[in-house]
Amino acid sequence: SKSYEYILTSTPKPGVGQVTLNRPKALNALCTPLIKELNEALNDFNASDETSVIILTGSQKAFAAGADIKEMAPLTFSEAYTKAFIESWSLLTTQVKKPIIAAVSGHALGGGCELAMMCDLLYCTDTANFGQPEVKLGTIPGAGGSQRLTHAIGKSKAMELILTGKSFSGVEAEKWGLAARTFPTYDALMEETLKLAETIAGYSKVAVQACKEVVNKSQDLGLRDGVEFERRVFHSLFGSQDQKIGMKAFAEKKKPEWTHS
Ligand code: CO8
Repeated sequence: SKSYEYILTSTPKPGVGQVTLNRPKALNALCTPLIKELNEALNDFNASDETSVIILTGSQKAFAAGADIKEMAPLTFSEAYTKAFIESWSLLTTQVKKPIIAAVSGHALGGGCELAMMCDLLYCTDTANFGQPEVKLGTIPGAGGSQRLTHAIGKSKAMELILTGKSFSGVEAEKWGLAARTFPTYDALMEETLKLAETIAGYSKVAVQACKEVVNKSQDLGLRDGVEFERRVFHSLFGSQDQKIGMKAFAEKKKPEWTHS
């Protein structure tokens, strides 16, 4: 695989691509070149026929401690506005069609928390340290935090966290529904994340991509439109080979051999 300065890429199991944020001296602070590399790696995994699902992780100590405060400090309004600062971060949510699992250990603050929330699902350690501390820096979440956190845990809790900048733990993230699961150790987190990814990689890529698409639509559409959208996609999957293969295998009590078409 390519060599990057701020990230590592790997294929820990067949069908599973992994991006590991790797800027340990700055606790994986998300400087612009890091985001550029992340986007490139995600684009490559998204385009690869070998990849079904992507894991995004950091180190035991830090998923990411936020946008790079030292880089942002001198920015002016007109620079941020005309260069569309932070906009490139959204590639992850707009262009990557394969599921991205965030495996969060240690700090996930500010832009780090927002990056984790952009992923399709989140696993973490009990002691993971989430938060939107931007108010302490005289600013606000700028990469979707005010929207995604509120969708995930409700207005009152999100408001409290964003107005105080207070951190919350992995245990709380799981209790409030932001994280799907939490684990007592870093090793358990990484092991279970990989198992989850392997399970997903064992299914039809067509069905997996459609599952991601319909669930994410629920965040943008009202219930009625969302259910209609789902039904359209459901109908369209009768045009796939894998739907025939999956249902035939069930009836014959066999393991389906997916064609991913
Ligand atoms: N940016 C730049 N450098 C950072 C960042 C960061 N976000 N976080 C940590 N670092 C650096 C430190 O400066 C330090 O560098 P050095 O060794 O050169 O002094 C190194 O990483 C290690 O950090 P600490 O010594 O502070 O480590 P501790 O273990 O003592 O503390 C903390 C860890 C609690 C995570 C602490 O580093 C911290 O509070 N970091 C900042 C957290 C934060 O406020 N994050 C939010 C940033 S704002 C943001 O993300 C906006 C999001 C969207 C952008 C929208 C803009 C329009």
